[in-house]
Amino acid sequence: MIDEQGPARPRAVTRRQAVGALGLAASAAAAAGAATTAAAQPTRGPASLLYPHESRTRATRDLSGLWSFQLDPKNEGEAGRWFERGLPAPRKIPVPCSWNDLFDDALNYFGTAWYETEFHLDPAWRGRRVAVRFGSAVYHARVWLNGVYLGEHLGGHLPFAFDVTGLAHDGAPNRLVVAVENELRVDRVPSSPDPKAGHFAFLEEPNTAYDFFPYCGLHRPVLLCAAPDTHLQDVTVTTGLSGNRGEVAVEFQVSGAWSGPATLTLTGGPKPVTVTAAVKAGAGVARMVVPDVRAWSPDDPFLYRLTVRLGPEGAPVDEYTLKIGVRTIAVRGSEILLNGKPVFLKGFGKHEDGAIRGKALDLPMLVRDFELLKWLGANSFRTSHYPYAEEALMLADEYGLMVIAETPGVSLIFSDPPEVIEARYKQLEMALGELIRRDRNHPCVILWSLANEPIAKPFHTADPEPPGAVETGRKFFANLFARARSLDRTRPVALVSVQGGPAEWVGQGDVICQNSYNGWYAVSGRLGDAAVALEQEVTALRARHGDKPVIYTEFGADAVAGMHSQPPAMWTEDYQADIIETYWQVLRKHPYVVGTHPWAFADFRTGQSTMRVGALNQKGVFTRDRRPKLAAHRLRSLWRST
Ligand code: BDP
Repeated sequence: MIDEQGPARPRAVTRRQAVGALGLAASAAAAAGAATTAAAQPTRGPASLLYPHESRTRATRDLSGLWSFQLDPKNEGEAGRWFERGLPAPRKIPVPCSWNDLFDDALNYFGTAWYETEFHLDPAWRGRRVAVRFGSAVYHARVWLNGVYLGEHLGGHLPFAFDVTGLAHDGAPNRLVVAVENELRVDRVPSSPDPKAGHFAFLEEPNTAYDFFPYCGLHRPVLLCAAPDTHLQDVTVTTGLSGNRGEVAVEFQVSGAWSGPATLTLTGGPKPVTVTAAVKAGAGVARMVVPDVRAWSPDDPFLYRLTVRLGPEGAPVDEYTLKIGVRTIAVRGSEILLNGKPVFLKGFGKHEDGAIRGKALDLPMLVRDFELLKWLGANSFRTSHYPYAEEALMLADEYGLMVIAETPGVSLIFSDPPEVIEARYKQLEMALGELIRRDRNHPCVILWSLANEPIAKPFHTADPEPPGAVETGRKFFANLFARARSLDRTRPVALVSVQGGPAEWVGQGDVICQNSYNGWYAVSGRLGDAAVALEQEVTALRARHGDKPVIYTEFGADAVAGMHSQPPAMWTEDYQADIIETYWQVLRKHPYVVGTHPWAFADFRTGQSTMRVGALNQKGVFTRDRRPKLAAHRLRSLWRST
């Protein structure tokens, strides 16, 4: 089992591991019992996971569009060599998109589906290193190019890439085939109940232990990326402030153990800042000082452009530019300090969710959501309950929204069998590493959330928790916290608990994040009693966790848009607005509460059950198509007046 000293202990990530998904993903696949492929071992190496911004030396081509698609309910595709011969009876599917809401026969299909497309290489890319990069495939992806197996990736929401240099034909069509499988399994994160084992099920159809609909498919763009043979593989930026001076430290890695000169430039401020660094055996470090810095904050989300150039200006070996914000984040006593000043988080837990496209990237909706957050006077959100698209983080940097970035660690139940917990741990540790590596350069990310609502035993049973369940969870999270802190020393880490959660788990966090449903799942329908219960709860949190800051990461009530009553009754807009205001009034009296995030920003698709009207969670303060409910107006007046 998980042993703090044993083999599952967090390992230091080596540089090689830090830049490639393939080796890590393959071992996670084995750990979580993914179907191993008959197509033998992966033939291609992993490619850099740096977001492929274009530059003088780099180009990107988006393969989004209509692909061929076929469900494979009998798992015939691999034996039938569909990756080589093509799909026998395809229909068209847009990429990116979830498959579930497009085709009636695919709504509740959670097996393997095949995707296929063709592309030509740009002749201008001759001699360059070419990679194919997937933003997210839910859940287990296996990839072939021209019939050759490239490798696999386990876990949705995070990017993976394969180097296809030399394998992609120049001057002839290339066939890219992906098999995506999304079995709802107990040993994955998020986990689904095993019906045979009588596990807790939250929703009936489909059978999941969480309420968001388990949409599947290629959810984010698939990109072809061209870079020079010698190229930057990874860049890590950390920033500091000292008076009105900014400090920017940059660590970077270059392929092929390259050595030579690098130049780093920071532009956007009144004067560019330039430093040089000597790269030795593929590793470089630089420090930059920014006089009269404009620190990043929600009030002034100022971004600089950092360019790392290898080789001379006139003939760069490679050049990469990313936007960065100079800011600090820290926890001191009961406060969260951004740039040394206390912040109070106003915002929401959200979902990536929309009609028809499901969980696929939707840029118009993303922009609209951030506009609505600003309209409300919000300054933050949580990427509940999985990593969101990279574009969401880039946009949050621009809008000045502070982000609690969450792993897919949902529905972790510690009364489950040890081998199941072990498999989930491995998958979660992998996802955490990939998440931190992907998002650590974003100023908007101020807190890592390791999990949402882990529990020692299922909610529905009155039985006591099995002996050892809390201790197993304690070790599980001790390892995960250590892992997060070793990968990022600059940000606080927390886990999100439900109605208190075992103190041994939650207390390991730098911040106490609490989900709480007084007035809805507890003391249902009794607003006055809910306020009393909340007051007791928040006071008890203080007693239990000393002076750590507390964020209320979820509270609220379902409201069917258009339903009203006086006195306010459950399911009406009036009741929802009153519950949210009650939480606000009670929590604001406690200075150690440094944030309130009502659940949720917008209604979202769930499975079907007696708990969810119209297969929607209607705790949104906006409807699924972003019409404000009464609670949105109430929050706007509360938030804009503080
Ligand atoms: C919380 C979960 C969230 C659910 C919410 C609810 O964290 O994912 O959607 O309950 O039931 O416990 O509305």
